[in-house]
Amino acid sequence: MEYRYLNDDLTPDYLHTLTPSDRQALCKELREKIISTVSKNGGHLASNLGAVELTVALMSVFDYTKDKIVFDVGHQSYSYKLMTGRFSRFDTLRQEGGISGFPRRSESPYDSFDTGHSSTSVSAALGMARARDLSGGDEYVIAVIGDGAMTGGLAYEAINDLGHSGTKMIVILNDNEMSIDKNVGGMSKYLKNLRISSGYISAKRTTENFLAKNLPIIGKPIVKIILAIKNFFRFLINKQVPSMFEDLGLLYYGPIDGHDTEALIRALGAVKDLRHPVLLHVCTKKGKGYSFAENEPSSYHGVGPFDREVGVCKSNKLTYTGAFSGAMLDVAARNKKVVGISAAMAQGTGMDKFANKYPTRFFDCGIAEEHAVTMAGGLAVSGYIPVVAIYSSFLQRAYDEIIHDVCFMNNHVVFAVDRSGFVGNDGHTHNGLYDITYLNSVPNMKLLSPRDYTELRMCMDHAVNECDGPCAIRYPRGSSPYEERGPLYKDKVELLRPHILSDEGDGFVILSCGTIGYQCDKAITLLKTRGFNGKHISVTQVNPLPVDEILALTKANKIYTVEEGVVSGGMGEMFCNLVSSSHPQINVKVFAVEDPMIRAGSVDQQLKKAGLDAESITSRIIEDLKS
Ligand SMILES: Cc1ncc(C[n+]2csc(CCOP(=O)(O)OP(=O)(O)O)c2C)c(N)n1
Repeated sequence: MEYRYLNDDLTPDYLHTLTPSDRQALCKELREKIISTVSKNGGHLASNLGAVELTVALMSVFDYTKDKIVFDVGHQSYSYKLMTGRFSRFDTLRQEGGISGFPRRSESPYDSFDTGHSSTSVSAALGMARARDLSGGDEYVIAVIGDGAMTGGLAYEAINDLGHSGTKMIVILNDNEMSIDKNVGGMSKYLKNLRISSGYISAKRTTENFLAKNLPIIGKPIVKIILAIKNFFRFLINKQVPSMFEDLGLLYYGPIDGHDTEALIRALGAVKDLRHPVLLHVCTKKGKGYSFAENEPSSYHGVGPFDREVGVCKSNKLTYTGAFSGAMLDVAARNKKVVGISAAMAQGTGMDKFANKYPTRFFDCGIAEEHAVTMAGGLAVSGYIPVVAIYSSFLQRAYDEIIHDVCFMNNHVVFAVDRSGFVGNDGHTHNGLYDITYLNSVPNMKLLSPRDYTELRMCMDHAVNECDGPCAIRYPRGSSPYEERGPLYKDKVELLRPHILSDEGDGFVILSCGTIGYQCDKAITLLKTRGFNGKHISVTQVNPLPVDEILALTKANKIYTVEEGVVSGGMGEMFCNLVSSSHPQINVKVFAVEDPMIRAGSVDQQLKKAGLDAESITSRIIEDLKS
């Protein structure tokens, strides 16, 4: 396609002077560029397609060089990137050294805040609005948040504060009725009621006319009058109680068709100079403009490369998530006390199969990791065995709840920590590099790091049926590099012991946990060809670490620990601490992730950058042994 509007030099002045038909053509180009790039590189397709007109409207009203737009999660920011100087580099989206799939301040001066995790936008934007007020600035501050992100507690904390602050700021609620899966919870029902209330739209128009006539400067007393008028109309027409947002101190405005660019521009123009916090409710369709994505928005939320004529083909290849999904069904069939919990990621974590089979035993809390963990604590003290499946990077958010509501009480909660280690193209915000550190340091927590599907299934069985306190199982994204095999160990006691996986001699030991063991086995073979003979010992149980049993397997005084996690507080550091006083003759070198900010790329590229692929491990060991 020939792009007539999109280029790297779209200034705010240019964007402000476009005509409605120009804007329509621009939206078409944006959709085309997004579909063609994501079909080649993978990415967040459906959310971006749904936000095209909204972003064009924002760029038509605000000055992106001065005003601050904070995109919640940031997975819908592709149109914004394309209009703020990144069009010609957009083909590198999510590739090593390329354009990030999320806003990044290091990438562009026009990305106001780094995002990737949900529900942060209103807090961050309120910080910016308060800073503006303190320094006497006049820029506009806008948070764009989805109805899914609105299920996260942080968003409520921020809205509560924003309403009370009375600060001039706009929250755009991009409501497509979807999180990744169908949105859940009372807020979602509440928004639906607001949407379908056609009488309310008439009242809204009245307000729109009122605002249009009385702009640009409307102060607090006038806002009170506006609210009174709106509530009066709404009461006459609908007999509804005022909107929850208004009760919290925001001026609610909407709902507006989020694919009608001109209506959006009118609405933004009407509210932008109110000296008051405003919530603009915008309704969009996830996947808009690409029929496959419109029909199946969940499947097109985040996708790998695909053929745009055919759509995404689902792979039947087993993954760690799939192995967990099967193991969950297995433990649930044998024990009726097992319940499942997800934080808006039933499909992503493989909990969906359990949810379909045992709907009354499954709880999707929305994007609410903290609540999910504390609720698990409540279920556990009441005699149930909750399995909480959350990605490693998102579980970070529930750290206090893990400590305070689960581990201090030694509650029997099983944590299925998916996406541990490098995740690839989503980049550093989504890498699961901290889980060993944050789970190791908590009292009573048992931490398991299975290497392959068989071990993962055994770990689930152990965690549910043999533990009586908290147990976390960490496993990576994608498919196992190991072949499927039958049970390697005769019982779970054996599973939890360290194992010699490759044995080429006693010159040195590589000690690893989890899937990174695959790289270590390859390194042992490579090292042998270079004349260095050692063995590889793998541990499944990272905490408590079976140090004496590890040392009983070797006489070597040179031990290299290898893990896919940060150095500080990791397995290697823990091993070092435990052996340094009792075995001073042993020299330990820790190979872990020294730079947790390693950006997007394939997992192989990320491992290489971290020095944790087989070749890098090999050369690091040779260098050390020679020195
Ligand atoms: C703390 C956290 N938990 C989970 C996720 C995974 N996640 C990414 S986008 C998303 C759904 C967001 O829904 P919504 O805000 O409505 O945006 P939409 O994709 O529908 O446009 C989820 C659950 C995340 N990014 N952050």
